[in-house]
Amino acid sequence: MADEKAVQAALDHEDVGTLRHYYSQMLLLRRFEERTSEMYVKAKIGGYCHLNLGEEATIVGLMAALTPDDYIFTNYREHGYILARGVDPAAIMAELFGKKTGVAGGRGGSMHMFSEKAHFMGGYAIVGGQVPLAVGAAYALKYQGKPGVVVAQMGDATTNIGAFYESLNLAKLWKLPVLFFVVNNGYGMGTSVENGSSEPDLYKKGGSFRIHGERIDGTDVLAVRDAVRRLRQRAEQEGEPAILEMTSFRFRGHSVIDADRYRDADAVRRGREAFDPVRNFGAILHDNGMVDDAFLRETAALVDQEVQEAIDFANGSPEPEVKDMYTFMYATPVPNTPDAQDAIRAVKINRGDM
Ligand SMILES: Cc1ncc(C[n+]2csc(CCOP(=O)(O)OP(=O)(O)O)c2C)c(N)n1
Ligand SMILES: [Mg+2]
Repeated sequence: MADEKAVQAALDHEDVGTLRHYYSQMLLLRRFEERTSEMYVKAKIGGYCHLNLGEEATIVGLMAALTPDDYIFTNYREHGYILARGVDPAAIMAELFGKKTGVAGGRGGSMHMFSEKAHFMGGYAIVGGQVPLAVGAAYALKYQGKPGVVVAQMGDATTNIGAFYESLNLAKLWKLPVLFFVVNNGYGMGTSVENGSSEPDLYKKGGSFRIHGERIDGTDVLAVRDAVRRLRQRAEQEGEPAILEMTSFRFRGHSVIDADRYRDADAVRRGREAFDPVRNFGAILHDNGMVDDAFLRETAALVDQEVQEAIDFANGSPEPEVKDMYTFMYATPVPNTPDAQDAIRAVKINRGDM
């Protein structure tokens, strides 16, 4: 851990209420994901499901630096991002449960959270799919003369995808207000950064596009916030895109059903001990007299209650209706074709309606 005096000096400039807020938010993300994992095992949640455990400081630090004008595009590991952007946890849990009251009407699920109001433009399941879209949105902001920047969040392995390089090229060429926010959790599924990328210093990958890059300790919420603030301002005012590489430790397997056998169990245990952003931040605040035991206890109880209420809301919410199955689709099948009738019948049988 960092030198005590340096930490104290840095904290002296901070507002205690704000620091406590960051801690509470990080704990909310932690508990939300832990309970999400539990709900998945209970088969309340279907499909793929990826958690942000270990990435709480990266996410809360990012959101602390953004303004309401900014837009966010993420990969499929995005529950924490939409939570920290201030969207109601109950509507997020309901989306995970596939319920009508979810943020995407139960149509998106874990990988496709969305909120127009929060400028949260979605989780994307295709690795790298969100990156050119984010650059397009940044172009739209510039073209329309609107304030704000666009964040293109992605994982380490995504920086090996072709679309990433095309995006870097246009972002710099057209001087777009976009931040390439790379969460380096060490792995793309079972492939380590060293085994997957010829340049393991990911922040350097913008070099041949003349894009500035920095590596930040993604387990330090204040370091993340300050770096994003600085680079978002440059992106907005000077049209200078940047790559921010955030280092973190992936607490579990790639997804909730990945047994994580390719990592040494002892090393994982040690990593979780050393790089727990929530516990470490709580300890720093406690050691510096900014929170006491009662605060930590009460915050944990409040967060637990909020997540439980989200689960209860999701449980009690209705399923989407069969009649709305084709709403929002570009092409609506003619309901009288045998295919459409079969699809509707299959959904009804699955639900026990038939
Ligand atoms: C185009 C494409 N190729 C492969 C996959 C399968 N896939 C899903 S996640 C993933 C790994 C991505 O790792 P990273 O970018 O590091 O993000 P992380 O999951 O660590 O957040 C892969 C290969 C996919 N969804 N899309
Ligand atoms: Mg990764």
